[in-house]
Amino acid sequence: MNQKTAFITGATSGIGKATAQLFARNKIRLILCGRRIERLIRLKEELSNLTDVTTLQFDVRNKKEVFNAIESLPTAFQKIDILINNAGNAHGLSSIQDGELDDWDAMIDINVKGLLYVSKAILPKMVERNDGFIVNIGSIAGKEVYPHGNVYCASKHAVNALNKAMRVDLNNYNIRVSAIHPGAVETEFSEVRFKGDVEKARKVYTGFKALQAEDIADIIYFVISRPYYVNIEDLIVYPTAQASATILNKE
Ligand code: NDP
Ligand code: 8X3
Repeated sequence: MNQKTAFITGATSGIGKATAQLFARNKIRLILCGRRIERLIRLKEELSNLTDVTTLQFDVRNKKEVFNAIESLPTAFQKIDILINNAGNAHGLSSIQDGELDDWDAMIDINVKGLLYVSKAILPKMVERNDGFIVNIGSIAGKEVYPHGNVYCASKHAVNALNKAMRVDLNNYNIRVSAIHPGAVETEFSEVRFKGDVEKARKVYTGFKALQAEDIADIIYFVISRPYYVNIEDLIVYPTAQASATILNKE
């Protein structure tokens, strides 16, 4: 592969960070995005001896910040070959009648609208060049609905639909669009879902071997490194102990 430039949202943690690390080892140039600037700086320091790296700090919920940040990219990073739409999280785990409005706003605004804003800011140049690759990080929650998953599941079903919509609408422009839908991955995901309750989060991943962020990064790299005529629509990835959104073989 010629040296490509990848734009990774949610690069400060979990799947996004592991993807950045793997891409760097494969000499892909990196635009690392997230809100936590210290983490972006540290990751840039870690990876700069492997590849060219720049960082962008913005909140995907904020339209202006998204567009301003992307417009501010140094010339050398303006040709984005690969967009990894990864930033996202669950907020809360309650029955629909008990859910918090702020949590619902966060999930729709980050997982759906944020993904759209970033894509809208990057896509026109891909279309102009007739070239590009988008990987959307969905979830098993985008394929199934589980108890108390309600709005998170709805947001990831939207990602699933947008993944299909992008492939359909971008078909004439030689742009590949893929999604990865993981089951349980041991990251900061559950800590965010349970609002900093580390003990509750830890329990999600005990009694079985969960997927690690690096496992998803490997799959993302596999998807983007296929020959130009190969496009994987989507992949569902579970830990061996998991058989569906709700079936988990825990000790
Ligand atoms: P982490 O919590 O470890 O990482 C989430 C990332 O998203 C962080 O880098 C965070 O950066 C970024 N992010 C969150 N909110 C915003 C925001 N408003 N603006 C910009 N960036 C934001 O979780 P994962 O790595 O597990 O999650 C990555 C993706 O994978 C998500 O889309 C998640 O839904 C999906 N997923 C996760 C699974 C799991 O079990 N872990 C399973 C299936 C899918 P910062 O806080 O610095 O802004
Ligand atoms: C994260 C996996 O099962 O908690 O998307 O929804 S799950």
